Amino acid sequence: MSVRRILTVDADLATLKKKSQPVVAVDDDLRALMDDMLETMYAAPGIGLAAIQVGEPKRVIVMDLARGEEPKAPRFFVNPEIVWASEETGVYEEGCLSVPEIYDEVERPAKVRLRSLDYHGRLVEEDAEALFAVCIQHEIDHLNGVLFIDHLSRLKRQRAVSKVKKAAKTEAEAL
Ligand code: K1U
Ligand code: ZN
Repeated sequence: MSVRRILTVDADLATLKKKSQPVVAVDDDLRALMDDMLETMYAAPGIGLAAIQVGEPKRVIVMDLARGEEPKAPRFFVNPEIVWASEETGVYEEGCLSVPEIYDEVERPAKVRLRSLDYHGRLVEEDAEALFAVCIQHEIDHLNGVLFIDHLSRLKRQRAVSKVKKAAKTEAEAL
């Protein structure tokens, strides 16, 4: 397993805007990618990660919503599909490892029903609410080339990208 570089909007916007392709087989190669993604997500740290964020345009997501001292609870979603979304919406202050240090409120359906394959390629259908619903919708957006800042006004989006670019430049100059 290895920690991979997480792509960010300052340098990798074109890749992050790509639509990811469905996975054909859940095999050992895919499980190796999922293991790397999980390690990368834990190292960041984050609570979710889409494969495109490590440069792999595949419809794969990892997630762990365990808090603090709770035992690790990794989850894997291959070819995830939202098959139902509630009319009721909720607002959550989201962040993104590809848009570091930027947080803003996004409104999304409060509950969704999700169909996906798991780590072993088994079909799973489950309901998601609260942070699980927020996170899975954020990650499925990544698979479609959509970032959480795309849900904000153009001005807020431009400011967010400028801030990330400025921070990256400052960091590079300090090296
Ligand atoms: O997709 C990503 O870049 C991961 C992102 C997931 C996410 C967070 C919040 C709302 C929706 C989706 C993150 O993990 S940002 C970091 C974060 O939320 C966090 C980091 C450490 C501890 C707790 C949370
Ligand atoms: Zn994200």
